[in-house]
Amino acid sequence: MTILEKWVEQQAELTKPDKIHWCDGSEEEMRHLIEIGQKKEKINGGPVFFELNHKLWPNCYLHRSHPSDVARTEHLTYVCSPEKEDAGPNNNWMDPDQAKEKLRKLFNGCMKGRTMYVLPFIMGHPDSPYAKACVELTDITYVAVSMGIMTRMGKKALEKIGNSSDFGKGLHSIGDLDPNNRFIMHFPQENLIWSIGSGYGGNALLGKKCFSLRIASYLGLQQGWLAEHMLIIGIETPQGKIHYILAALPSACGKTNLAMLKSTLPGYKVWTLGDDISWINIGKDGRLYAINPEFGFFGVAPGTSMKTNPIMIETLKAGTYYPTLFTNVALNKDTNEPWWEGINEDIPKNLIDWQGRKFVPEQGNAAAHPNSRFTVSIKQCPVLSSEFDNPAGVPISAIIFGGRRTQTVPLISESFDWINGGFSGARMGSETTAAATSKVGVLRRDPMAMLPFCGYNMADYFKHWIEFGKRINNPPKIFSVNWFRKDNGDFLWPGFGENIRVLKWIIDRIENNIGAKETPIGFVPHIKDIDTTGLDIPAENLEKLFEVKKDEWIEEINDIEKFFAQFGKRMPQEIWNELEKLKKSI
Ligand code: SAT
Ligand code: MN
Repeated sequence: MTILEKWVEQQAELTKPDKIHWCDGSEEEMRHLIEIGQKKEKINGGPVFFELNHKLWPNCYLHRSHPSDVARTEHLTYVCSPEKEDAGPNNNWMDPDQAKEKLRKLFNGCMKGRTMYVLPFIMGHPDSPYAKACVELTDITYVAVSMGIMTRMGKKALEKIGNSSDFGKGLHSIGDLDPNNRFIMHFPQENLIWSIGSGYGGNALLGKKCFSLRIASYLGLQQGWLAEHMLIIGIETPQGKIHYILAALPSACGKTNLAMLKSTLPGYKVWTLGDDISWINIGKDGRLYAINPEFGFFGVAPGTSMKTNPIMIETLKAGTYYPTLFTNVALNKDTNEPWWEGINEDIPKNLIDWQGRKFVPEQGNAAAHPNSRFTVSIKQCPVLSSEFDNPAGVPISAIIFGGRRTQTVPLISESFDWINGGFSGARMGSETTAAATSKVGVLRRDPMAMLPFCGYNMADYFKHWIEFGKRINNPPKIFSVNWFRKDNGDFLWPGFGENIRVLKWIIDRIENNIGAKETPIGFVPHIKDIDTTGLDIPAENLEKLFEVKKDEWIEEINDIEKFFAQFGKRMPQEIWNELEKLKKSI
């Protein structure tokens, strides 16, 4: 018996499933699992999957989750390192033994009458030296199918694991779906995740945020690499050169749209490699190389349309052998098509809301849940980069940090160097939107968009970032973007496909084609260097987009200082030095 088989057996002794099914990720298996979800398995009294109109939406299925189980639950998510200090103020913490004792009671017999699906998968290309093998155990087809879409699942993972103990372990059960019995526990030192009581994406698809960010960030700390909440794109210039760029943006800042941006500038084209996570290593040549460990997109449906993200709509309808899942969207009863707010202007006459009830617009609720999602294979993306399967990853020319800020932060600025760039990531903030909380427009610091996803003390993460930079030859330039600056209530920048003009400035800086204007927070563009051909933006608005206002930045610095202070003595001196420098020059 291998170490893996032994581990599976032990988990089965605890959870007591009727059956154990080892998944191979094949087409037949996906079909089979969907059929079980349609006909046998139930969630909240209904089937796990509903078939959608396959003429218009090939191989697409609808899933309705339990109404109390529609988003990640950060307050029930824990990092269980032996020392509380090592989890940091950025994580909930529980002593590992105590956490296991608590959850063992919930896991005990929780799979009675159910099937345990054993999901062996690899995060990254099987031939990549950076890839990691994992196994998740789950008791619901929705998770098994979703993981089949989101990861490279099957035999290769088992081969990679062999008889070693070097693999990520995830035990998941939907439990009784009672929020009081819901926990997502990480044991970074054991490469282990225990998740119970939720079937939702980030809580249940353990390859995603749980493994590829929280556990992987800890592995990166040990092994000298970075697991980041960043998209990866290649930008092709009219000369045919492709620059690879990473970008970290908190949710609701258009990360998925940027990952498949449709350029409005002739000759420029964006190639997609990933929309959420990247693992960054230093290659033999001393440069940074990034891989997307995932194999699919788990994106927010509302707001996705032919206008905002035509390439995603094409991706969703591409119809390969991988199924595409829609979770908690609405349903057009007449056509059996999925529907969500923002997909088009008209509300279908016979619309069923995300909970399966007749939709009554007058009641003022959304038909699709604001956090309704699609799960789709990256292989269906028509602009997938030919380098996606390159085991070595792609060489990185620039890193972008961003956020939603109605004032203070310029459309684009360039950091002075790696540490100054790390500081710009560490002080990142974004204003909340209606989709995320009840309060709109509240500024939240979210360093590198990693605050909920760093599996250890964020102060140590900043230190790791700085040390990592010292090992890179010719580190990539680091930029900050803000598409959302306003003046008198109006957005100053059109955004979406026009953001290519900002990316073009970045490339011109990388290629040393142009100069820039120095400010206390970094370099900003000379107006003449932003290509606004065909845009109708008054020159004074362009000036306003790049303004660094003293009074706004004094307030900003105070807020940053307060945020950093919570990390106490563990905060690296280099970051404090950057803050001091900024203070002086402001
Ligand atoms: O649920 S996920 O973490 O996969 C997506 C998200 O909430 O950002
Ligand atoms: Mn994300």
